[in-house]
Amino acid sequence: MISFTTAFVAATLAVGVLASPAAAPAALTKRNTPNSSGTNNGYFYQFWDDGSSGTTTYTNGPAGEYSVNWQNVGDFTAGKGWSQAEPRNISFSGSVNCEGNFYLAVYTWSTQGENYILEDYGTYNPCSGGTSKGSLYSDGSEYQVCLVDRGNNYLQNWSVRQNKRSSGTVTTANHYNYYQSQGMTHNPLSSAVYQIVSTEGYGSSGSADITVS
Ligand SMILES: *[C@@H]1O[C@H](CO)[C@@H](O)[C@H](O)[C@H]1NC(C)=O
Ligand SMILES: *[C@@H]1O[C@H](CO)[C@@H](O)[C@H](O)[C@H]1NC(C)=O
Ligand SMILES: CC(=O)N[C@H]1CO[C@H](CO)[C@@H](O)[C@@H]1O
Repeated sequence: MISFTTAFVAATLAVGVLASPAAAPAALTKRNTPNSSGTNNGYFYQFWDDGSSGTTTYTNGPAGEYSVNWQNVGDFTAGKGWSQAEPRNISFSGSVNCEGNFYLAVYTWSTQGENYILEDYGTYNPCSGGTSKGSLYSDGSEYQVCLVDRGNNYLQNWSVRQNKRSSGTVTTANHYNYYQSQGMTHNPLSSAVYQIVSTEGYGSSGSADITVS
């Protein structure tokens, strides 16, 4: 999820490619219970949609595969991974087809904050609305790092890959260690409720098919 300000900018930017811009979601405060989550073929999965507009269809596939199709949505996140966050090496492969605003990320969520290692994205770079924390090099690319304050003491760590991709391996420890070196330790990683390779759509339409391992 992204802040109201960034959402507004993104929605504005997306007007050119959408028949009509998606309605602004109601409350961008802390996320509540995921709409659907559990274990599927040995992986944790979660699917959450703010329900504000459009249609999102999430489908679990074999092993670590999932697919999602969305039309004129408000905001959703979906994906497979693990129910406990750890400094894993996470591989993923597949593709995202979306001309608007989307994120493909190694994503952890907790009631105290979120962490996005962004591998591919669409029309909006979330760090354009954040506090810069420099950059790091990992897994073949530079990542722009920033902290986004969503208010109510809810913070997001962001790594934004410069050389975008939809397949590869993320050495998450490189990111988590860097955040620590920058004092971005608002809440412990151990508080994260899950760690998934998430596809998120925001005010857009598209489809994705991703396999996590
Ligand atoms: C991740 O991969 C690196 C090599 O790139 C290795 O040194 C490290 O032990 C691996 N970490 C985990 C948790 O498997
Ligand atoms: C930011 O990263 C630090 C270091 O890994 C971690 O302890 C903290 O939980 C992260 N913050 C959020 C909001 O996920
Ligand atoms: C589709 C659906 O029921 N979405 C709900 C998911 O949960 C959020 C709260 O986190 C609700 O606002 C949505 O309506």
